[in-house]
Amino acid sequence: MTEQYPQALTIAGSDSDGSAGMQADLHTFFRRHIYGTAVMTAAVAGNSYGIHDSVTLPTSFIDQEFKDLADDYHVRASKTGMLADTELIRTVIKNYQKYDFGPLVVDPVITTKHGNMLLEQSAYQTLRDELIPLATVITPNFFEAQKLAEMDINTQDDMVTAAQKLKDLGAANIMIKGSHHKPGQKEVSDYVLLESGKSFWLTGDFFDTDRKNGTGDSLSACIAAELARGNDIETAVRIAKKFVDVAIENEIQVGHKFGPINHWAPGYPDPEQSNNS
Ligand code: PXL
Repeated sequence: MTEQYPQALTIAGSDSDGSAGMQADLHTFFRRHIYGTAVMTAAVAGNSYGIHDSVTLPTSFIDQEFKDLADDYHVRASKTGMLADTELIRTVIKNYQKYDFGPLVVDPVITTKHGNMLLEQSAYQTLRDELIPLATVITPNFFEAQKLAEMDINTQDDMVTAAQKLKDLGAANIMIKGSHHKPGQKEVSDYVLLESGKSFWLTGDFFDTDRKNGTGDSLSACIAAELARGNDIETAVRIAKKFVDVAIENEIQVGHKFGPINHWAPGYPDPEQSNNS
């Protein structure tokens, strides 16, 4: 039989305006030449002005989504996005442990950039104690890292300490995304702590724009795509950082307020045309 084309899985919420959530993940998989599959956990109704409603899917339906993929597809890497509540987190964990969907990138989605809650507060502990230990890579932003590490992060030293705390919770590799909110800021530095103990900073230009929806989703999806391609974690996180940087810098106009990043943005690093080598 011919070898299966590389496939990745997003376990996430649908966002009707296509800028974030599962849609941003699928744009990313496509752009990285990886076949995208999707287990939908929840759905939000929204546009570039904000989110106006949300629902969660029945756990029996989520179980069936996982089963159907496991019965037929060969998913080489997965990522999680919006998991909404404790029941859904546990449903995802149960299924992830039941089947082989490859390494898991956990994007610990708590709120949107604009403050809409995507995870019930009562579920933080389940996320921290039950999902993080399964993570091959966890990609919290500044705010999520503070919540999960239970500390304030004011300096780069604090980011290092928070990453170690997340490692102590059981995540194998950690990428904490730096804060974007300091006046006059020219650069943003993310901190990466690998399973081996190696650590490094990934610094990019701070690009002041309101077209950034889906940045975190796309970063974690790109890491999953690169893992599905067979890249190691360090290569995957370096490519993902570049991928979202160029997607932010090459703006497109979609919607009237807070728009999406540009998944078509040209430039390094373009994926191989063929994934079969
Ligand atoms: O970007 C975080 C995010 C994740 N998942 C869904 C979202 C958003 C942000 O809007 O709508 C479904």
